[in-house]
Amino acid sequence: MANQKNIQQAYELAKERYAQIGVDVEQALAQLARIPVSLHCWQGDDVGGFETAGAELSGGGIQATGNYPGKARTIDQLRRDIETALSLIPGTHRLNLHACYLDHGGKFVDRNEITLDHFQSWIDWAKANGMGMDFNPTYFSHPRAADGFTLAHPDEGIRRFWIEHGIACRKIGAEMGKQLGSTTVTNVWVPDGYKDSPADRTGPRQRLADSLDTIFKEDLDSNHNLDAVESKLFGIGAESYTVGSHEFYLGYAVSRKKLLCLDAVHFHPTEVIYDKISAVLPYLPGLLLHVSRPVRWDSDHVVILDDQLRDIAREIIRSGRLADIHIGLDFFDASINRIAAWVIGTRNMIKALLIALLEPAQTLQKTEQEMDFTQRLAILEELKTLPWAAVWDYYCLQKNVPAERDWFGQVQKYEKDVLSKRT
Ligand code: RNT
Ligand code: ZN
Repeated sequence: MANQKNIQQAYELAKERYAQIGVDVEQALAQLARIPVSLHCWQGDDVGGFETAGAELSGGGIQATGNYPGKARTIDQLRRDIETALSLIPGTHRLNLHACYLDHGGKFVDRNEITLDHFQSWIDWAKANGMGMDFNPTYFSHPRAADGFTLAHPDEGIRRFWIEHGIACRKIGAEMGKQLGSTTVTNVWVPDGYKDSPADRTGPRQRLADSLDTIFKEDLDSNHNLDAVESKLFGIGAESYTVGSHEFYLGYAVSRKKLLCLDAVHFHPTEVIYDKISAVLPYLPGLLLHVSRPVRWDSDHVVILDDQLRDIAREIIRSGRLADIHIGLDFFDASINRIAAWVIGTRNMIKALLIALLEPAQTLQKTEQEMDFTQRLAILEELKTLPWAAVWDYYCLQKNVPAERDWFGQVQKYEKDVLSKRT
């Protein structure tokens, strides 16, 4: 068990150390507490959802691998799992829900017919937990997505079906935002693409743009709902051509004033999203980030505290547009305890934000403007070993969640008492 007295002492020393380089730790912690991270519901059940009992995701280029026991199979189980994860994560955060996680009370409703009613219990639950919500139409795991095409499908009937789904989701998103008093970001990602070389690269993109324009036709109050669009490089079964590529959505988001969603694993393996933030933000009303980890490819591993995560957090903080950057997580690992996956990934995101907030931003910028790259490098390297971990542990105590690795014992207990009893 963490020794609270030691944590307090280490914090006081760390505070002094940071003050020496001109960083106000208390101010950093106050700012950190105001940055929500949107927890993706789909880590809890391997992107299954609750449309039909025991549904497994297939197609769409999303694949959770592993069969660690105890995945959530009902809405109540998933909620309890998320509550458990949240009790181990400092701060107040958000829930990011996919439309296929609807609460239809045992009566199947198709995607184009969903209404607020099917999400009211989620909104009530979020309200009770003091959380805002974000939302996603689900354009995969459905017979009408089986061709690998949805909003860009050549068949008008299929396209229409998915347009109706998109329209329904936006309305639900706006209602979530209104009821919770916190803007919902509703993010569109479609899997549309070809396995092999297409004969026509233009037509599907025109159809996708038209479908999106139809979905976004109605003006909704931007205090309630903001629309985001998410690009992708490729998917399994869509290796040769993705309709909604990065360039497609960058152009679309800029011209339609939509949020662009940058998913960390949707680029070439050495291409990084942290450099894109400052490049695209001046032209956009905002960004949605899907923080994830690519291991050799679009693998959606649990985010770890690696250089890429630290750089993403740095750029969020340095952007000066914190309010316009919505931080969401997007990973799914079915080979480890799913609650631990949420806790590790989310705590890492928050740690990275803390490390970024503890940078002596003005000093660093000054050295850079004076072309003193030697000093810039010296400072950046020194920062790596400054006692941010002491500040982190203190922050956990301040927010009444376990410091150090104490959360792990609670996950083990939950696994023993709850998860291991699920069949
Ligand atoms: C898929 C996208 C998308 C999904 C979720 C489940 O490649 O990253 O964001 O992961 O919608
Ligand atoms: Zn994503």
